[in-house]
Amino acid sequence: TFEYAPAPESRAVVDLKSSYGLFINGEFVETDGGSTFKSISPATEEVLAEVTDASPADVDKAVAAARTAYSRVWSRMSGADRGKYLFRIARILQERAREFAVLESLDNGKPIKESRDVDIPTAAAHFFYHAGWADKLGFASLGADPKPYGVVGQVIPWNFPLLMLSWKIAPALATGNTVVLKPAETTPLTALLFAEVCQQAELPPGVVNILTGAGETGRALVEHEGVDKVAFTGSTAVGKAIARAIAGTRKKATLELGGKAANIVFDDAPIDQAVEGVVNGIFFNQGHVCCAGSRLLVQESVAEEFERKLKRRLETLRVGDPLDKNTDIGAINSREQLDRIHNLVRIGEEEGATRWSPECELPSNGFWFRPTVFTGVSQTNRIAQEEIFGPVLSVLTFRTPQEAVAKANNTPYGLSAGIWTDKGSRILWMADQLKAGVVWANTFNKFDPTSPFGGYKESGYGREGGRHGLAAYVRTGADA
Ligand code: TXE
Repeated sequence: TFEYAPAPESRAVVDLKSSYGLFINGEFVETDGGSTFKSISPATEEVLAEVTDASPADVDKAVAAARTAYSRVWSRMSGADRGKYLFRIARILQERAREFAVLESLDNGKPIKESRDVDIPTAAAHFFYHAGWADKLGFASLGADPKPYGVVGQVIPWNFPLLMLSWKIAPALATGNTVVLKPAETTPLTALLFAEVCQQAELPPGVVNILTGAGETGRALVEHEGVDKVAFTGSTAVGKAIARAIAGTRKKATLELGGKAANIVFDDAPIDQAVEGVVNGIFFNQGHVCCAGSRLLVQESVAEEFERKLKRRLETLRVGDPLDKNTDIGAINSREQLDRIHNLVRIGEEEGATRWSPECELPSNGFWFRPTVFTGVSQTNRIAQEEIFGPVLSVLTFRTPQEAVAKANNTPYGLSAGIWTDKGSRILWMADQLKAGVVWANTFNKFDPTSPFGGYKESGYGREGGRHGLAAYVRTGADA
C-alpha cells in the first residue's frame, strides 16, 4: 500500500462549500425538519461537504414549486423559448466543464480523463440535443396530440451523476415538464453545482428542483401524489419496488435498471482491437456501468490467445488517484459497493472459477479493487448471472454463433451486448437474436444523445435518448 494525496492544483478549480441546502424554487434553502449527511471522497475518505437529507416536508415544497412553475410558466412558454434555456445550460456546462469534471472525480472516484472526456461533454451534448428538439416536437412523431405530463419525479444513481442528471432533466424540460430530481446519496455534489447552473441560466424558479437525500427521500418523491411521472435509474430491486408502489396510480414510469452484458468475440475479429474493447467494456468507470461488458464470451479457437493478450493489457492499467490524468481505474464509489464486489468475488471463487488480477499497489486509504478476471466460469455461476458492478470480468467460451446467442441471452437482464467479428452478415443476425436494448458492433460503451438507450427483461422499460426518449415524457391522445 502507499499514501497518496489528490493533486492540489486541479482541486483548486472547485469552490466547495462546507455545507449545502436544498435547491427549491430557484433558491438554496434550509431543510424543513430533515437532517444532514456527509459526502466523502471515495479515494481518500475525507469529508467533501455536509449535505442535506431532505424531509417529507421538503419533498412537498419541491413538488409544489414544480407544480406552480409548470402551470404558470413552463407549460405556457413556447418551445423555442424553452429551447433557449436548454441551450444556455448546455453552454454553461461547457464553460464550467473543468470544474464539473474535477468535482465529479472527487465525489465519485472516477478517473479525471473519463469525467473530462466522457461524462461532462456528453452531459452538455444531451442539453444541446434536447434544446434543438424543444421547438420541433411536432416533427418528432410522438403520437396524437402530445402533452407534457406535468411534474416529473426523477431518481438517479451514483455511477454517472451529472450524465444521468442530464439524461433525465434535458428531455423532461424540452417536452415542457418540470422536475424534482434526487441524486444518489454518495454523489450529490455535481447535482448541486448544476443547481447553480440553473440560476446562472436564469431558468424560471421551480422548473428544476434538486433534493439531496437517501432512499427514503427517493421513495417519498416517487410516491408523492403531486408527481405525474417517474423516471428512475438504479438497482433492479429498487426499480421493482417503485413499479409496485406506483401500480394502480396515474403515474407513468421509465425504469433503467441493471445489466449483465455479454461482449462476444469471434475468431475472425481483429483481436487486438477486441482486447481494447473488452477492457474498455468492463474496466471503464471501475465497472460501475449498467451496460458494462461484464461477461466475455470468446470463441474457443481464440480463447487462449485472447486471454493471454487480455492479461498482458491489464498489467498496464494504472489504478489510483482519480485526479491524475494518467489513471485508468479510480476508486470504488462507496464502502457498501466495495463490500458487494468482495462478496460476489468470494462466491465466484467458492463456485470454482479461477480468479486472476495483475500485480498493482493500492492506496492505503479509500475504497479500491484490482481489475479482476475470472476464467473457467460456467453459465450457472452467480458471477455469470448477477450484476457485480465493479472491475470484474467473467470469461466464458462458445463454439458456434447459436451457442453464443443462447449464452448471451441466458441472464435475467437485457440491457446491452457487444459483437466483435469481421462478418457484417453475422453482426446483423446476432443483433436481431440478442435480447438487448443496445447492441454494439466492433465497439463498446458508445453513448450518444441521438440513440435510444434502455433494456429488455429485468433491465427495465422505456428508452432514454433519441426520439424515443422524448416520447417517454409526453402523454398522447392514446393514453391521456
Ligand atoms: O442502488 P439503489 P445502490 C445496481 C448495482 C449496485 C446495486 C446497488 O448492481 O451494486 O444496484 O446500488 C435511490 N425509492 N445499480 O444501492 O439503491 C437511491 O437513493 C426511490 C445499477 O446504490 O437502487 C439512489 O438515488 N429511490 C444502476 C438510487 O435510488 C430509492 C446504478 C439508486 O440506488 C429507493 C446503481 C426507494 N425505495 C446501482 N431506494 C444502473 N442501472 O446503472 C433507493 N433509492
